[in-house]
Amino acid sequence: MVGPMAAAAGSGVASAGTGAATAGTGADTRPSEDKPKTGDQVASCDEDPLTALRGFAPMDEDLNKDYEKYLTGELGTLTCATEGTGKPRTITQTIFVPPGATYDGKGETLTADAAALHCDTSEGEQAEHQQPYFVLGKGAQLKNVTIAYPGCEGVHMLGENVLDNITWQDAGEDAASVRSYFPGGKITIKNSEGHKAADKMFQFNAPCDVHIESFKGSDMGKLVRQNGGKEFELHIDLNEVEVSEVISAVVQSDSPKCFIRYHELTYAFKGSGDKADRVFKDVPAANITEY
Ligand code: ADA
Ligand code: CA
Repeated sequence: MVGPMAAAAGSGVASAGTGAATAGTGADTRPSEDKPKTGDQVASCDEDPLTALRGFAPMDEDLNKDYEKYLTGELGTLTCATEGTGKPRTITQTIFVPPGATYDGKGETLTADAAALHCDTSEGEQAEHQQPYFVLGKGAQLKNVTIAYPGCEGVHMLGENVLDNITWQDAGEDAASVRSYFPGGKITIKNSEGHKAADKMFQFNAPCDVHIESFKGSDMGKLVRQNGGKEFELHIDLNEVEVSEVISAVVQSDSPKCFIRYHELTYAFKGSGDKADRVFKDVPAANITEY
């Protein structure tokens, strides 16, 4: 598995310059909401991934320590890339997408080497400290990628990220998440699908404004989980979302500051019985708006 990975990593790095250029001098035809905001840095793979990531270290002392542990203990060596190969390949390192850059997988299907990325392949795949397929720097975008089994830690999103046309065939510990020591901010997940998340599909541990649009999912504990027992502010917008075989909830939160807006949401739970109280589990009714 090392052969294809090495070749793929090489081509990714070589293309980093062109990837970064989309947001630089070349005409940027993306809709304004998808462009990095003014003032956001658009980095390239010229910068060492750890140096780039350390640029987003939190001020809070405890979070700062956890972030450093994450960078040096949990994540292994990172491959920086801004494009994929369009073909199936196995990865042996987490892919880092620099801040403000777009990684276009061109329709590729990625499979993690379970040993290399410390992925849990036992029932439910819930071990902590698995590595993600991707770490997205702040303002980075990810598109046209299928993530196969094992799902591992899916996609780690620092904040201000867009995920477009992503398929999670069999989510691992979770499909995508924002850690407590990440900056957070607006997160858009659109034109995507996710399946087989034994626990949760999307996990948010820091304040975010989450937009999930045109998403289809099946077989999951929860579509969205706000970190248990936490009270930070989280906004969730579900627009054209269809989920089936839901076990615990569509959204679950313990926060009085979790706010949900939804439009064209379709859901079906696993098993029989009235599950009406499980759609937005433990979210204050006053915080929920259909539009
Ligand atoms: C579990 C765990 C949390 C957090 C979360 C995650 O729910 O209990 O502390 O680590 O996973 O971010 O995936
Ligand atoms: Ca996780």
